[in-house]
Amino acid sequence: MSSTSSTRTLFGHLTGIVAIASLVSLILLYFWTPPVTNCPPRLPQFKQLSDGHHEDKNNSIAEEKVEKPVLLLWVWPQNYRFELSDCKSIYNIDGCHLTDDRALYNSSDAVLVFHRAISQDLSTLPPSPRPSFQKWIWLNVESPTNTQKIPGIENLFNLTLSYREDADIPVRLRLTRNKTPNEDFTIPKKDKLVCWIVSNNLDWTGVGTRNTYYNELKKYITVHMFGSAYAKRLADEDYYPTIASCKFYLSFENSIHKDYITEKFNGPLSAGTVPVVLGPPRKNYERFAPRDSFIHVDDFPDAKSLAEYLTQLDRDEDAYRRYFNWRRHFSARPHLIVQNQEFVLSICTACDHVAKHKEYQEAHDIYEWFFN
Ligand SMILES: *[C@@H]1O[C@H](CO)[C@@H](O)[C@H](O)[C@H]1NC(C)=O
Ligand SMILES: *[C@@H]1O[C@H](CO)[C@@H](O)[C@H](O)[C@H]1NC(C)=O
Ligand SMILES: CC(=O)N[C@H]1CO[C@H](CO)[C@@H](O)[C@@H]1O
Repeated sequence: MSSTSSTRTLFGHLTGIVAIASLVSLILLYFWTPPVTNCPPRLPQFKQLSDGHHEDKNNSIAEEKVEKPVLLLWVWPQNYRFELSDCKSIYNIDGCHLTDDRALYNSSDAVLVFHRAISQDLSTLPPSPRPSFQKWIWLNVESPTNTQKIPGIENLFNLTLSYREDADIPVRLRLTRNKTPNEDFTIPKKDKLVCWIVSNNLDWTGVGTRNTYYNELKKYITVHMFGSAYAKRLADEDYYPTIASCKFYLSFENSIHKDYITEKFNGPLSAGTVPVVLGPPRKNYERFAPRDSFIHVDDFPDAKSLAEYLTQLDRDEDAYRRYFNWRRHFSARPHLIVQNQEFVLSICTACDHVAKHKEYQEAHDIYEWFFN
């Protein structure tokens, strides 16, 4: 009860103060009128209320943040399907809820769109308008030489996914530095000198370079050919053992572009073979692998000198062995899935990115970026 009486006393005092204040105000008002009254005095109080209202929702907001973002795979690249849980089992990537269920479109935080599956009339794109929070990811692991320019998609995407290091989501298998020097590596048994697996030899413009070089090289050295383009298709399980059985492997890219260094390079590195590379300049390769882990065709004036060098290394065991010294300090991780491995890695890398980056983003003029 004492609180009531003290309230009453306070109320009495307040009434007095308010009465005096009103009188003073009236007197002041008599002499002065404010020019504009554009600031209703109650607004700050109202704003505070609405802040408090937000705080009421704190729990549900916190829960949403803990929930994994949904990444919708709009189409399976080249119709190649794999277990979406592979991202966790192979790459230990588990930050998003990966799905191919289009019914989840409206609640998807990001949508992966495979460039090659976009039709000329754009009818195969996800529907517009998209939810305001949703990001579209342009998935293209091909080089510009093998990328068709489809008009009208330049400014549709929020993120680019590519082999290029300056993409929003760069995709590549990388060597990992060993925590302690590794002395265990043994070079696999070799019964062939130079090998090449060519699975795709479509008459794309860029393929010319590597074929011209190969045609010259084979005049001076025997190259064992595998793959559907030349002989019969190599089974997945034979891929690494075949590469491992050769001293050198021709890591010839189908076209030459900055950063376009594919599994044709990583494959032999992880198999325990010395890659002989044809692609962007040596400096570009050295961004991704030690300089003494590979041989670049540009290191030689012509194919004949390269052939002579490889023949010489075939006879000089110590010199050949030096191409594996880097393994003390780095490990090359093999792909666990051979066919369409770049799609698995791409999709999983996108999942990892979406989980870690929530910021607003627009990708403008992707062609201006990609084709230049
Ligand atoms: C998504 O929302 C739009 C607009 O509200 C609706 O027309 C469409 O049917 C929804 N799509 C799905 C897959 O639920
Ligand atoms: C995604 O990009 C589109 C097209 O530029 C843009 O309209 C949209 O606001 C962006 N959304 C997000 C969440 O970044
Ligand atoms: C509405 C609601 O869930 N409010 C919560 C805000 O956070 C505090 C402290 O964690 C909780 O006690 C409230 O229940």
